[in-house]
Amino acid sequence: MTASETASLTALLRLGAEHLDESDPVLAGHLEREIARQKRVLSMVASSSVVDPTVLAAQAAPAVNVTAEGYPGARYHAGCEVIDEIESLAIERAKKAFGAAYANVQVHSATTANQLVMCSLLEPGDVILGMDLDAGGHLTHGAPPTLSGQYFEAYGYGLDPEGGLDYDEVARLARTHRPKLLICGTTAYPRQLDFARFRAIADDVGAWLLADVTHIAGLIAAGLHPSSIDHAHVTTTCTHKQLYGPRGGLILSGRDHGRTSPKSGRNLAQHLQSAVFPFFQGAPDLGSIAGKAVAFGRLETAEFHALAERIVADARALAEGLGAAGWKLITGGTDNHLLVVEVAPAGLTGCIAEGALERCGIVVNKNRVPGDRHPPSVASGIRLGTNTLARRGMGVEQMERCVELIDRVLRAVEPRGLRRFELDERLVRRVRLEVEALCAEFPLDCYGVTENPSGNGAARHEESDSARSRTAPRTDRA
Ligand code: DSN
Repeated sequence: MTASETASLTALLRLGAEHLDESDPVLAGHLEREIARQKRVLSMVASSSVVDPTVLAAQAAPAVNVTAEGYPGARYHAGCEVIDEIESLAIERAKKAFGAAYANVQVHSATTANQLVMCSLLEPGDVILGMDLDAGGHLTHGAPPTLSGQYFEAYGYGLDPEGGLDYDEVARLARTHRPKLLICGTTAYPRQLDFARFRAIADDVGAWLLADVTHIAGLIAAGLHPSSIDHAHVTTTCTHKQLYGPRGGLILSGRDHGRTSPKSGRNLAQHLQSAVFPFFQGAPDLGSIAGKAVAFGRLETAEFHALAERIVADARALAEGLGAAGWKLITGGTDNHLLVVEVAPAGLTGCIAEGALERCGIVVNKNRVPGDRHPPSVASGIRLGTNTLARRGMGVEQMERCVELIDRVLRAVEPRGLRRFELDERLVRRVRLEVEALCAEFPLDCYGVTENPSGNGAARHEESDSARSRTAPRTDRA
């Protein structure tokens, strides 16, 4: 490759950014303001993440110009020899990072992945069993307004009185309703999942087991949460939350990938391949696949492992701090990256807590809690996560500051109904200043790539990162 060829991606991206400024200043202005907003707020939405500039660059590369229906080596269009290598690289990296035997990197999102798994393994009207939305499940696991709830006969399992996953209820419901598909996967559940136990329940009733590990995929890749790969028949995840990749999906399978269906004579991997293309999707988004390749390549690095450890340590510190400050946590704490705080005992709704915190630069989301009497738009709790704070390099010490800030805002807010509130403007200004100071101390300079006002931020970030990884509390999970 010549020097001018290697420089062409950099030149194109620079040209694009500069010309966007000139040719569409309105949109460019919005995009700049969004970057500025992200830099100055504490993003604690549990599904939030930070995509670093190398993933952004790969995603924006002209690979996106290629139409490439089909799979590497078997396309419906010419001109795919380089594209085939990019997609194969992403597939191999995904398989290696997760210890999987099969990977599909074309799927556009985890929602699409879940839908196509259902449509490829089930008939309309078949029974599915997933976690209730209120208990911390996901819309695509059988919620009434979704395809999963309308095309299939969906039943939901919930939590025990302490807020833990009620495996006995899962087994009982499975025996009663005989699902064709059992789904384990969560969006607001702060404890580990027992995939082996789910598989035993699925086997007992002859069901497929789908693990949607979207929220915990990074912890699984880092070995900080047990893996679903060889327990579930199929594992799905998005690639933008804890894998820090582009918005997109990933389908994986382990020991069951070659299991043949007597009805079709085709194996599970073959079913999944044709479910992605041509059944559900057309041509893949090659820019996204290139971005996924970058993100998957990082998953086995010591840097990613240290980040995953920091995510868990930060969440635990946040939970302990908020608990000590008198806030009720669903399940009493956390094993992963998120926690759910019940705010109703303080006379608040989730909607008010979310609004008050956002006014002060702390971004969370309202979340229903078990037995919630409010609709999702009001809710009685909030969900907090540490993916983004850990990625900024914040550790346990900074979580103590976050606890203090959150507690101060939630103690001061005065509800006026279910959604409206009043908050002292002087307090808002003081907290915002403290939030901005914390954000400035831990900028969004992922992997030391972006600028730092002091000019030496990259070196400082890398140095403090490795120092933190030496001192970060280790979890005892493998
Ligand atoms: N599932 C939603 C969440 O957890 O926030 C969005 O991906």
